[in-house]
Amino acid sequence: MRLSEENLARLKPGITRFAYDRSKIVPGIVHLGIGAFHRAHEALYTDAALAAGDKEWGIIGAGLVSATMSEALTPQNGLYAMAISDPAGERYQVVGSVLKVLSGVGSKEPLVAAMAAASTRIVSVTVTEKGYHLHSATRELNFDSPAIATDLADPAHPQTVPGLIVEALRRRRAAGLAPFTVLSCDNLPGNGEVVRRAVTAFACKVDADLGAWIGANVAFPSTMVDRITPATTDQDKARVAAAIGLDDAAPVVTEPFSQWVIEDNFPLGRPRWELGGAIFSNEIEAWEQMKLRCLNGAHSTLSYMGQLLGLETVAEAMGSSRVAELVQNLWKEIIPTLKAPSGSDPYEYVKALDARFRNPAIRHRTAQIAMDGSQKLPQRLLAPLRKRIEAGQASPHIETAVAAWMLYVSKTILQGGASALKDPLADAIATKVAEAGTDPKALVSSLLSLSAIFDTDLPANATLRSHLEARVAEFAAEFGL
Ligand code: CS2
Repeated sequence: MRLSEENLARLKPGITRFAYDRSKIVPGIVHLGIGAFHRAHEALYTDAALAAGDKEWGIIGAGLVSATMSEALTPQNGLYAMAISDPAGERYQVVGSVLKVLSGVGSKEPLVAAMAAASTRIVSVTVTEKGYHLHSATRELNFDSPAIATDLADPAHPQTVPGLIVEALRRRRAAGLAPFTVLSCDNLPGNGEVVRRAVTAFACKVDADLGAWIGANVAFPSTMVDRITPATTDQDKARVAAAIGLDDAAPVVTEPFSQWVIEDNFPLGRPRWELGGAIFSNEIEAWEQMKLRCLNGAHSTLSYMGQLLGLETVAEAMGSSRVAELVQNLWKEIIPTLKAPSGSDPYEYVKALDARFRNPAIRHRTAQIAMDGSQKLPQRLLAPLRKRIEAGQASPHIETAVAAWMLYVSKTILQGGASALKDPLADAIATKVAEAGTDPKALVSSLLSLSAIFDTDLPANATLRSHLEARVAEFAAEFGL
């Protein structure tokens, strides 16, 4: 029997569930990219606000490229179970804040209409780094992206995040409605500002007046989300169903730790997310930098090393003393590059991270994190590397991480072709790998010339180049090319 409003009474006793009448909740948020990550943070914090009486903030979620979530959650009336896992066990909670899920396949008209509706006051987004169609090195909108070009050719029928936001805002402006607030929750430094630039750049191409209106009137608060949430597996579904007594086609398995820091700039209001534990701060950049470099930088390092060493999950990779030591040393290089947010201690943060990464109940696959490296390396590893270069400091461990990525992409492509690499720049990376063949020195030179990732300063740095050549040669000898 399936989880749904009708079947709620059949939940096993003791399973926590939302504590409000969903028929009284009005949708005030449209969320783009309703995967596990969103449902492990914003939807949960919203659940707490709804329970406290903030009735006008239900969520309409949308997939952008697939029908998976709408197919899974529509028969469940948007309900899903959270499984919060640590070695001591798992606890379950049924979340009620998602009222409806729109399919990412077919016409996006229902989605644009929902975004343009008067009741919608926030459009939030979790589409991963690549979902914004940015140049990874500069983080400006990439007008060479075919999807952006298609949206610009027919802006009334958009498919991309910038295209959808601009069309919905155009309709609101035409209808005399105030603009919604755009809240990007993805792992990009200064995510609010980055998305503001991408959206206004897109809008200016559609209509200069609209671009100016967006620039002057739309709020794009920045935010930092920290919660490790792997993709859900069939085993997870079976375990959760047995525990709660109902089948859930899309449960979310996550860790106990959760942190959401938000810039408080919501001209049309917001739910009281603080009731779910969210922190409102003016130091988002510092929070984001600490999290991106320490957590995500270490994650990427663990995933490339893990892939080379045949270690399937983050916890398994941390079980290798070689990888765990590399991560410790990486943090020693990263921490001095941070301007830590007030009241936080980066040393305590990485100590906690070490334990979070070792949580065996969270099976976070290194293959999942290894995806889209071209979109992740710049802010996670290359930014602290640059900072250290500027300060005249050596960075052997960050270099090791970059070398591991180089060997990983090369091996993946040489063995399985460009399509084996899950990365929006896979074709460009494959061309570089093919040019280099199996010569480590040529590989470093060829990959460094990808300015979309490394810009022009890093390839010009002879010391960095020679260090990478040495590391890649060592890895090639150990793991083969
Ligand atoms: C991970 C993140 O997949 C990845 O690249 O590093 O999804 C990470 O788990 C989250 O940012 C944690 O908040």
